Amino acid sequence: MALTLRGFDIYKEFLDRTAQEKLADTVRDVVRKAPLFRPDTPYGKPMSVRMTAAGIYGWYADKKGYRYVKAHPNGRPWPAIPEEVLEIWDRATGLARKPECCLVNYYAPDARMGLHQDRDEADFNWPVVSVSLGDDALFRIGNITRGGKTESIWLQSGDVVVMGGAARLTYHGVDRIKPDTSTLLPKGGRINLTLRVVK
Ligand SMILES: O=C(O)CCC(=O)C(=O)O
Ligand SMILES: [Mn+2]
Repeated sequence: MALTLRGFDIYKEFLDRTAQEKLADTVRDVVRKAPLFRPDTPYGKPMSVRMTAAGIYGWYADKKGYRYVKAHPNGRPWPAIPEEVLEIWDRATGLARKPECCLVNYYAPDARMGLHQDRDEADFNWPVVSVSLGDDALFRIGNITRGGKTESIWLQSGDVVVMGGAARLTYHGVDRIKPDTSTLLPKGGRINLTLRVVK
């Protein structure tokens, strides 16, 4: 059962430990094919998370702005979204439409992600699904417009968040991760997978 916070459906322990271990291996495989990089931002400061992607599109940021691109900065197409990741999307949304991007965010102990909307996609009727692996993260949820009160929840390894419906454009971010709270990733840190329909 999901708990709902400001319209986000939060499924605690959506993936059991075995599924998390398998998924972590799968993500390592994606990262081998498409190495993590640190995007720049239009406002001139590089992001603190490192990222890569799988799918037809990868989300990309640099001085020119935020957008989806069909190739990794190394020029190669992104690897396909692994079947096991598509199964999580199916199970969490029940939608026949498949996501076209699986963003992979890696949070080292000092990484964070400021409050933002996911709004680079063409159709906000499709939900966004986010999967947590590794160390705990303090996830903050705001409002559909910038500002106002916010609420936070700790996300743990194996948790899944569905951001959809009226909450599809709700501001959200990660204040911090808590190092050494999970034994899943040998080098620590946190992986977040964000699945989105792009076009
Ligand atoms: O790391 C998370 O839990 C959220 C990531 C996120 O919001 C994003 O990549 O757009
Ligand atoms: Mn987001």
